[in-house]
Amino acid sequence: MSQERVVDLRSDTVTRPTLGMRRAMADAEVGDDVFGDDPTVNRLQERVAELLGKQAALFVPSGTMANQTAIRAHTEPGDEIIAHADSHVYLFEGGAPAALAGCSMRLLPGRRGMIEPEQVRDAVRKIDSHYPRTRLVVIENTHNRGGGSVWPVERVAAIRKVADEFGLRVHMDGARLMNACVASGRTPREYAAQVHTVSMCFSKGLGAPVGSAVAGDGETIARVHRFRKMFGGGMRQAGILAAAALFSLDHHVERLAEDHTNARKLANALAEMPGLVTDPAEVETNILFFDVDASLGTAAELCEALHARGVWLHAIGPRRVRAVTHLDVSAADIDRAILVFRNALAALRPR
Ligand code: TLP
Repeated sequence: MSQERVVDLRSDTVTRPTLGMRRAMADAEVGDDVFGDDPTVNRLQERVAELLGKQAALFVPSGTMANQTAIRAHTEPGDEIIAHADSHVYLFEGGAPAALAGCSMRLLPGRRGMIEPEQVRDAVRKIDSHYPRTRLVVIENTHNRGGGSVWPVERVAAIRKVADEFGLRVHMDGARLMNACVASGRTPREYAAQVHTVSMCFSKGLGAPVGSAVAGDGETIARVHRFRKMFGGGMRQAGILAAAALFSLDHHVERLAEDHTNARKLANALAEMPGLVTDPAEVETNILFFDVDASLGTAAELCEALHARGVWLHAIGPRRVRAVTHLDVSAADIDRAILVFRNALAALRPR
């Protein structure tokens, strides 16, 4: 392998379609999906509905659109949404729940992106004209800012139970649901059965270039369909993209285990490096965080030193760095990244 090869650990969104996937895209039968005429999109939607054990599923351009059309479908302006304070729908989707659904958010703390059923119960507003109407709980699985943490199915079920008591809806941001399933051994259906709607992304660990899906009951997905159009996400000959998503379901699910092994391997090596702090035991899937000791400089300075040596990562705080493994990072790439870390640290360390 060439030494020039970049090891891009910034996100699992950076994967490029494989040759096999590109061939499947080239061969895809297409039609106008806004008219419901694209056979490949229809096939994907049926496949996802079946995979998740839901009545219907809809193909959408992005994870953000999947979440936000679902949020809009479940709510009315003035409603309140309960979610973890570090949730993607709140932190990284441009304020969309406020802008597109007109909802406020009740944000809860919790370790590794997890919230407890009792916290949800305490956060539900009384029915009173002074208060917003609590309407929706959003659960993120795996939890990105929680370090790729996996929700136990039982805890999702316990949250659903509280939601049912108060007539709330539950949406799962399952951008990395397949990582959660591969790591936990639970099926996508087991998770999906606990929530009203669930999203999943094909363009993260699954390696497709574009696309996500939302699944749920027929009535809710009909609303999601309406909001997809309203938000500008109706696509025409999208079968080319759906073919990539179908290919990813056929070929790239089980292999997520390799990404998880690679993430753990990297964390084990980093934990041994003076000045870096990480707990390999907390690496459950393909995301890991580590903290950089002040003696080495800032997280951004370390990332710059690594970048110059061909290993790309994101500083997500003054001291904190995120690394994400994926389809385009091999076990050999991880070995190379570990060497590069050693070199970069040696260069940064005060003599
Ligand atoms: N996450 C991206 C960035 O936005 C942070 C990443 O690099 O991890 N839900 C979750 C849990 C996500 O992590 C993401 C993307 C999304 C939704 C949004 O997906 P896209 O980027 O397709 O809109």
